Amino acid sequence: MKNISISCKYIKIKDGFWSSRQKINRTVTLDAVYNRFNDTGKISAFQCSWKPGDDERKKPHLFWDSDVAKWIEGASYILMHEKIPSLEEKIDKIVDGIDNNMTKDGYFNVYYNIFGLSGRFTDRNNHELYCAGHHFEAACAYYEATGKDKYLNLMERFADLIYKIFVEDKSAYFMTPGHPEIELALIKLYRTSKKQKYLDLCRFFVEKRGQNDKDIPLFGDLKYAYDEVPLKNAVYADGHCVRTNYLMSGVCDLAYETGDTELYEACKRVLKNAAEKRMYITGGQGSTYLGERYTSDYHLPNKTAYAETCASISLGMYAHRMELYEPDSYYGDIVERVLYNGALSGVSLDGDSFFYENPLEIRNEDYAVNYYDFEKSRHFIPRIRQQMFSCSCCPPNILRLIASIGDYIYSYSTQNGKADTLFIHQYISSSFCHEGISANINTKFPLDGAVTVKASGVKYIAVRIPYYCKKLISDTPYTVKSGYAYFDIQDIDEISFDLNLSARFVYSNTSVYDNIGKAAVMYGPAVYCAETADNESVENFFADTSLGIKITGEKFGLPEIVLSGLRQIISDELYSENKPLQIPGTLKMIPYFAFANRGEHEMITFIPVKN
Ligand code: FUB
Ligand code: ZN
Repeated sequence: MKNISISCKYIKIKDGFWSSRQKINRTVTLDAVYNRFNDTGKISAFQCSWKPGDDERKKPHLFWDSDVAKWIEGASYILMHEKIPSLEEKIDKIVDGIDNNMTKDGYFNVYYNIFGLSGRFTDRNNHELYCAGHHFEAACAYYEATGKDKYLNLMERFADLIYKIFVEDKSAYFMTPGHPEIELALIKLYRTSKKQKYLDLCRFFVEKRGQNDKDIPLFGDLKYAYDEVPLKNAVYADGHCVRTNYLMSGVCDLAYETGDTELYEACKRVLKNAAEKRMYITGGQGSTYLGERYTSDYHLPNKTAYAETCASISLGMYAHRMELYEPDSYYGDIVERVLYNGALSGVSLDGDSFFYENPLEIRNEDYAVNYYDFEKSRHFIPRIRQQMFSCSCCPPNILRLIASIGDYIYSYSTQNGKADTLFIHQYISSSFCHEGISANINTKFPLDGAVTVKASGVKYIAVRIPYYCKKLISDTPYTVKSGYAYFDIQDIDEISFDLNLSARFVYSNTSVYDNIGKAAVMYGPAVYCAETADNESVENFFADTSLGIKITGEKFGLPEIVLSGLRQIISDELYSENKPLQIPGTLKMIPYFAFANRGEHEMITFIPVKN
């Protein structure tokens, strides 16, 4: 049963957790990303005037278009709620740069426009279609936000050219993108412009993938770009995580638009493998920096977790599309895991600095000089968030995610052309009034599980029962289907319920070797970690699970947690036949997304337990 999504444009985030994150996003992150892009030449690059002899540090890179387009997209979601003329001016100037430099036949890419158009569409791994896709997304969002159609018109010209080159002339040196993303962007362009051609182009890229002789495997590896099998036969979450997740998001969108159940079933299988075998507890993905990729089932090392912020975000995008196709709490649970953990950890609490990689453990010894040469030390990320990276895909991605968080909350189904059931996928204090439906969610979630929903214009409200909610408590009767509690609101207009949040230990499969004999701690959707900022040491504590988990206050918008157990007296003997001395002790824990905000510290997510 397909659902209709309600765009963040119509949704007001009212108060609480996400409202304060949006405020920081708007007042700090938006400018922080722009200013650093400006300082590093990414903004002026759109005037296409860089030439040899100019500042080498500002020499345009293959996928700068995508970074800036993502920033424009994020800015546009902010503009949907607030008129900011100075922001529009910045965007309009970038769009003018595109307009002035777009070729007559409709091509634009900062790198190729500067360094030679003869090279265009000759190298599959050079990100042109990825960059185009991000421009399409940004142009749609900017048009939706402001009604200005210049950028959108330019991008339609570009999409028409891509259609001609790939579908009609077949003159490109490759058939499908090395870095997917354009697929989901074409669906957005199709929905915004209503032009069938863009849906057809998306279908072309999806259907040709893994089924043509033209695409050479990237880095000699069919898995890397997810070329191994035709997508309708896909089973495993393989290859470069971000590429695969974006691709499967586009495949799901295509299935949604065309009703292609074979493709939808493939999306289901791949997501199941990703979420049940190849995902960190934080929703992070990518077990190695080598190829930023999925590796094998249960291979989830903590210290060297790649878990790129973009990988989490793209997993959330993928799962959200699945819940629109077929509401099942399984998908919203994944979205929620990503939102409160592996994606949110990508930005500092003050909104000014970013993690590209999000490990689950940080140990000082790994940073000690002499142990690792430079190459090896690259396994270990900087211990605090950075203001910018040379590869800066993650900062604007988290900007656009937080600005568009409203997209993930609601959808509705219809019966005989009329709105029937309003779905609540995420518990975020918000309201909207659109298409004859109005709704209002009041909650302090994730701090507290009490939720009140008011709605009109529908007969039923279906609310996701998260996997950690053993019983959804409500005075109003409800029925359960696919993990959603359905409330009949034909005679009432408000429901209240409690998700019964609790702190709990979570254990890994023993094939995740790093986690043997350990447990993670979660409260609602939030994973916790322990840092030396709060604890003298995080290396010699064994939690006693029988003593439970104590909530001692509130920190970073969630409960502060203390574990009780045993602290081993640290000795300097390397080996000893003496049984270690252990005394009662405690360990303070904070939400994982807030780690590394108080300087460089050791951090652990999985805690040794004494059962
Ligand atoms: O290749 C472009 C982006 O840079 C990818 O999406 C990220 O994973 C990073 O490699
Ligand atoms: Zn990234």
